[in-house]
Amino acid sequence: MRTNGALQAWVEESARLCRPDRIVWCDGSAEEKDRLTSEALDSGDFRALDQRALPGCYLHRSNPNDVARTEKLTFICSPDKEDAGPTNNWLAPKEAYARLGSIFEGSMRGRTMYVVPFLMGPAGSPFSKVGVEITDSVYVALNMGLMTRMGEVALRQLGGSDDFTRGLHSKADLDENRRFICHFPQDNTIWSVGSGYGGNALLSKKCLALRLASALGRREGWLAEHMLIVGIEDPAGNTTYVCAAFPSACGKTNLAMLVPPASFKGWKVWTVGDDIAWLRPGPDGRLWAINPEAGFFGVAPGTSAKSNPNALAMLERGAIFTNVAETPDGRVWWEGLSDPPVACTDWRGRPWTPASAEPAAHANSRFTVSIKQCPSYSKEWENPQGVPISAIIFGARRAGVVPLVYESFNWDHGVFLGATMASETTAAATGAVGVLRRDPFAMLPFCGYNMGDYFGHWIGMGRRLQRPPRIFRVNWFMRGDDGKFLWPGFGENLRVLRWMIERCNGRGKAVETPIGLLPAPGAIEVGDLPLASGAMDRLLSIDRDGWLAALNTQDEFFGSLGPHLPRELQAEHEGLAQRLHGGPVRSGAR
Ligand code: GTP
Ligand code: SPV
Ligand code: MN
Repeated sequence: MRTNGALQAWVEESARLCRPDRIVWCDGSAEEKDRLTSEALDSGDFRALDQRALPGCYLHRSNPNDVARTEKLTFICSPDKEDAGPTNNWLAPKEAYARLGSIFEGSMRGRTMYVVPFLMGPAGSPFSKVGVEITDSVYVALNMGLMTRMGEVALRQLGGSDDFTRGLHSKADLDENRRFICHFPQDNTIWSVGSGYGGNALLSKKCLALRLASALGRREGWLAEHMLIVGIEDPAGNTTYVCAAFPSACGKTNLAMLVPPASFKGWKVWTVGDDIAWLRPGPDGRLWAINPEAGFFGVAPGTSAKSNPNALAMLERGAIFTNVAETPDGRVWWEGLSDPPVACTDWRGRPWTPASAEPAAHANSRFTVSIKQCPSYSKEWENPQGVPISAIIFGARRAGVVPLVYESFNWDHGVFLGATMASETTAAATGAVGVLRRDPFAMLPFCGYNMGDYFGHWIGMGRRLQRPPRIFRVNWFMRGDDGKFLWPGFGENLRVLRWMIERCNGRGKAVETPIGLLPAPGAIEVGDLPLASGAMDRLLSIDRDGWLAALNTQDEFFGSLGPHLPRELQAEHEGLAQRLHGGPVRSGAR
């Protein structure tokens, strides 16, 4: 198995630096999974849950200082600072290698070094990429086994090539002051040290499949996006594939495995991916998508039989839970799952009752599970060509201003809708929660190069598509005066998706407004939904003052990109300003 010279040399070099007691190459077999699981139980990385109720399910409690992505400690280490752009932290490559090198030095003494080869994308697909993660965390190795196609399959695809992403990871001492997640696009390399959590440590995910892949996609002519991929089948059996970008903890996993409301007889939803999409123009002029991942690392809180029954069904076996609460009978619990248990153990291992001041599960507690266990699993996930995309959705968490749904006038205006996204922050990253910030394309923390150049790449992509997807913006999170969500969300979001599909088929009715094409009155069928009075009007209204205020922060953000901002987006910005000030609504809309 260890025949690749370049890989062998890099593993030896990493071992000389980190000095592990032993090196284990992961092959991805079931026998190996059992062995690693025993190791994780022995080391305390895993706690066994009740194996009769939840076979193969384990609980991991991370260090309380290490529960989310740390954006402040994440760097793009391109040779030229300008290439990282104003939205990324930057460190000079030499300095980054030196600083992290001194932390990696001897960091694996007394530990095992796991060598984890993994394949991103279907085996044999020309779009797939190989990575190898070296890690001293058995928890990471086991998660990678669920999140990626791990082991032999990756080495087979790699063959004798030295074209693979090199990801070096060590928990080191989990000291926040010695925690860095560094990306070297020019070397196809990631160095991550001092964290054992999620996107900081599972290097296939945000580090490879978004940050490095976005930079690679720019060079090779494709897109790496923070998007779910879902197929929606109508009662006649036609399936429409859509991609949707939402910031972290803003609804991708839920939308990807939505269960149609009872009134949608004959409709089916097929899950291709819940977090990351790699998109390329196909020979037919359409945009095609693959999901490079093989599992979900989903947000636990809020997941219930009502909100996401498919997720609950797939979490009954073979799942890893991170930072959730444990009930006295060895099951899991989190806020929003069900009525609280009378007593349980919180995510830190402390006794908890409903009277406790803090939540039982961490707000960013997660589950890891294979995509194959999802009841709505799409067999197209295996398709080496991916699926053709008819619509792209940009969504964010906004208490106001952004209506429930609208469509862009055309591709460039759609790119503008992605570029001007702003969203209230969530617990998926450390820092304040609920603060509105610009998060273009839901890629603010994940774009591996200059954001202005990234916008330009999107504009250019449209020129290469003879049959581009339609582009929409949505907001499931608008609140009424009482602070409650105006839209029921979850399964009911299919009502909004249906209008989009009708638009794609040239049937859905829309009205032109200064911001874009809104559903015509009644075009979104609400049936007997228990909506607050006037809710639909509010959900589909144009908050002119809100938009005028948004123009100012757009100006500021676009200004920060300097000469990297594509002139097409500057023109879209000016066009929106004119229309809001009473200029004619644009002609030439489709
Ligand atoms: P990441 O894995 O961090 O990228 O998150 P995600 O975008 O996949 O978000 P996810 O689907 O896990 O949802 C995050 C939170 O938003 C959960 O607590 C959900 O219950 C909640 N949520 C998802 N969809 C909706 C919706 O349509 N309406 C409302 N009100 N909440 C939603
Ligand atoms: C996100 O934060 O967008 C996630 C979780 O999907 S993590 O793997 O931590 O990035
Ligand atoms: Mn995500």
